[in-house]
Amino acid sequence: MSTAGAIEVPPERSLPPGQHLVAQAPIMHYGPVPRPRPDRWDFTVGGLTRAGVERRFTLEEVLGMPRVDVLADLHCSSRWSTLDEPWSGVAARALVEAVPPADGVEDVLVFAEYGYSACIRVEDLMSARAVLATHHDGEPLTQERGAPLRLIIPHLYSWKGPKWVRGWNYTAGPERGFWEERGYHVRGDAWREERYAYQE
Ligand SMILES: Nc1nc2c(c(=O)[nH]1)N[C@H]1C(S)=C(S)[C@@H](COP(=O)(O)O)O[C@H]1N2
Ligand SMILES: [Mo]
Repeated sequence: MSTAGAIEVPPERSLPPGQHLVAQAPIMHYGPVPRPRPDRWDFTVGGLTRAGVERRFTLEEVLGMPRVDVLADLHCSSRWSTLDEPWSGVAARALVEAVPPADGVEDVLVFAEYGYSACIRVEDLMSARAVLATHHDGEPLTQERGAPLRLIIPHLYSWKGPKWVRGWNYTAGPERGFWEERGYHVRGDAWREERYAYQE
């Protein structure tokens, strides 16, 4: 992808190591943009749940959960970052609270359309800044940016924020998702520069 258009970082701000600032996030994803199919859409929380069963939510049910507004940067592992993107949507923690994991479970594999997935921690989902975004910059998410729902976890590299997210499974340990299987770090904290799997 192009890294043209690098701009200066405002003096009062810093970026994670090895990142440079761009004015606008390029649209980036692997594979095609899924067609909207609200009638068939659901959100599933499964795997090692406390209740031992998975739960499915309709879009309406998810949208009725507690909402948050978050100002968050995007940090792509290909080294571009943006600052202060305004996201709003449903608090990821609300879904964890609705369907909690079994005791001792610390990891989830978040999944999206077309088999995209990312490994993150329950703790990351519980962060007050973790949002299942429905809006960006006050406007409904566009299809290419992940409508109807896209996960944003500000301190992680943005591959850990699936667009077109459809749910997660609680797992017994970290399970590698799409990019983690292709050489990227299982944790992916941008501030610790956990970029590649060989650093684990
Ligand atoms: N479903 C899905 N979500 C995804 C990806 C993807 O390939 N598929 N790519 C990720 C990566 S690597 C980045 S950098 C961001 C890009 O977000 P943007 O297109 O809004 O800039 O989306 C993330 N979410
Ligand atoms: Mo990325």
